[in-house]
Amino acid sequence: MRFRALALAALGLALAASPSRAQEVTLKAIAGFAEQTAYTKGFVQFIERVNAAGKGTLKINFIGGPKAMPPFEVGNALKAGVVDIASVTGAFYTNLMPEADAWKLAERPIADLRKNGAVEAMDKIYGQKLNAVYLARQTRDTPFHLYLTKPISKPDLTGLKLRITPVYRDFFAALGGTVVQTAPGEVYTALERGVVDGYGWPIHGIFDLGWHEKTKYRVDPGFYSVEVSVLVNKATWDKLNAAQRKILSDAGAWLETDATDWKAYNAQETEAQAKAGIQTITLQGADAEAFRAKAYEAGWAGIIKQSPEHGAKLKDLFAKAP
Ligand code: 173
Repeated sequence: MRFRALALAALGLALAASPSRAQEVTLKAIAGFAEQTAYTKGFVQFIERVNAAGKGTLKINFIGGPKAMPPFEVGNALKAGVVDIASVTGAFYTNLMPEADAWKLAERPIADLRKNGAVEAMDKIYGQKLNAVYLARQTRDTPFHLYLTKPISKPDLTGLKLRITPVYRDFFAALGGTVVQTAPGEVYTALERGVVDGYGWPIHGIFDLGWHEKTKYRVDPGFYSVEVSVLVNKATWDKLNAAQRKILSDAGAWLETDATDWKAYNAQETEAQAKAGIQTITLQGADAEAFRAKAYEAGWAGIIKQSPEHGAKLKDLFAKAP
């Protein structure tokens, strides 16, 4: 009797440890951006794809965006396994992994970063610092911009208070700006109350949270490369069987390459900004060059300072080939 109970217990353990024979696995998903943004809409489509392909074996349960969890908490939740999968940008979890902010400095397309070992190098750091696996990069061909309520005429932000995340911190500070970090959900109120004179944000998406109402100017050129990616908790990933992993990888590959036409979306949004009365301040010639050069110089200096261990190597892999 005793032996039989032990044998049954062992069988139970074996079943629990073997996902290939286990029942459907359900993963908890969270998004770092609001549900009306293109990032989270794309992520929801990714989830639908996984759920269609995973019928009976793998299911993703979407919990929500910043209303369900503050964006700067997503990294902690993913690391701890409180959530299994997340759509999020590196700037939201630099407390755990400062290197993640280096994605913004990539001057090569994601396909090249996969080929030249950059993604592999980052994935290793994800494993060590975030207990996560890097699945897919959602965004391409998208710069960040500086948006303002007061005009500037040269690359000098002295006297201006600017809403930032780690993406823009070193750059705007290097141009003399005073920086204030907020989650996206606080930008509208900060503008409305005059707490800030502007903010950093991608070329698209300012209508999603109503900021166009409070924005007078966009500064051109843009800078950097917007990164939003899908990450999976490493323990969760390790527990999945090959078929379940393939479902995630396939949907991830689709998200990375085909899900959204970012160039078309960005062109639409640029036009919509002009229609909404947002004026473009275009820095010219040497000013434009100085603006962009300062962005990359300050950005890399910041990464290398925060990660002496990996910063320089990441620069070799991410920066434009000489
Ligand atoms: O909140 C931000 O401005 C930010 O860091 C970001 C990053 C990627 C996409 C959109 C915003």
